[in-house]
Amino acid sequence: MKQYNKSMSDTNENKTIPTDQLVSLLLALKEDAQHQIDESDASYEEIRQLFFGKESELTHLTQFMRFVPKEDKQRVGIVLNQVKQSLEALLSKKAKESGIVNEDWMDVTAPGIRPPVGHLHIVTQAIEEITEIFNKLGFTRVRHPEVDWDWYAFEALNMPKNHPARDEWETFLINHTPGVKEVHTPGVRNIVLTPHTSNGQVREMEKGILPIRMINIAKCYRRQIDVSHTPMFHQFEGLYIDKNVSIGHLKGVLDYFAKAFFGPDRKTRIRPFHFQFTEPSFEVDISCGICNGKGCRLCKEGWLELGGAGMVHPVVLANGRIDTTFYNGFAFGWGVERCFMMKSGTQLDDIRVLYGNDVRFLEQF
Ligand code: FA5
Repeated sequence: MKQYNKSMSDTNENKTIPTDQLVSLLLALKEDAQHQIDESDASYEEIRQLFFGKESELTHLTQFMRFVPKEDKQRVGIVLNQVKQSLEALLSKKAKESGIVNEDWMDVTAPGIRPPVGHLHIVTQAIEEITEIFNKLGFTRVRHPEVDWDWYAFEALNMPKNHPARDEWETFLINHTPGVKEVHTPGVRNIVLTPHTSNGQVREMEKGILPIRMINIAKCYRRQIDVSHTPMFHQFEGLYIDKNVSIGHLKGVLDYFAKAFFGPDRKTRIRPFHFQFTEPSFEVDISCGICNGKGCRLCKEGWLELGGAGMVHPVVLANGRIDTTFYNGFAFGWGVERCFMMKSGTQLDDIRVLYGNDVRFLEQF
């Protein structure tokens, strides 16, 4: 560096410098730069100052550009640019080596990479649609626990302990922490992952606000898995408690929902059935949208079961402290996933794909 400073101060006094000398000084600067980096253990910042700082050789030499005769300006300008580029390249190499910059380059004008935009899961979309349809009928969505005392999941629903009907629910039981306050029945201390949304019935009645028009949508859990069962699924439970409620009202609500959700072409049927918590009870089926009622791998006989329904059993009303002299009602509980699968245009023949997390499938909806 010294030799340049010396020559610089000599030339500065005269305020002029022969063109060839300026060019050789610039070239010498370029030649010597790598050597300077290799020889010193200067930091990136020190090198940057050395190359481009106010007191750098390059800055001083650049000042002589204005004294270069007009006819030599272009030639010297080209050399000056080459020197600058060479120093910049050395400096960015030093930056990389020092870990200051680890990208090769960044083109700020290059188009960005759009992050993939997700959407609500199809089951969530179905839940929103179901909620909207029932809202139009005056049913309000409510929430009740998805991990609950078996009092609400079974006993309060007229399904006493050891009743064989409880086996059908294939329930996951949870050991409750000693000391947690028992509810309602002394000795009844099991906690369950709710196997159906019917646990919301008595919980809703206990609020003491009449009439009731609830739609309880929640996760349910059962020890089942095959083409039409998953261990975790969703149900929506309707409950209507008022004066003089009839099966006609129930049928009207079910038909309205079936038309709004599945479309006018799908057929529904109601079969007599048995549930401990409704009397009379029904099973509600809809014609299979995959085989159009002919029978296939999913439905077997052309119909797919959506869920149960019936008039609320007086024992359940009493457990919810409803005065049965004046009030009665109906309830129904259907599977959200099954409803989605049976929806017009959806050709799903295995319920498990809904929870397979395969984006190629999910992004189609
Ligand atoms: C019940 O769970 C009753 N609580 C329904 C009810 C409510 C009846 C109110 C009367 C009054 P069921 O076990 O049939 O009923 O289940 C209802 C629906 O949940 C089924 O028809 C099906 O659509 C869905 N479902 C049940 N188990 C599964 C499962 N493992 N995977 C996916 N969907 C299921």
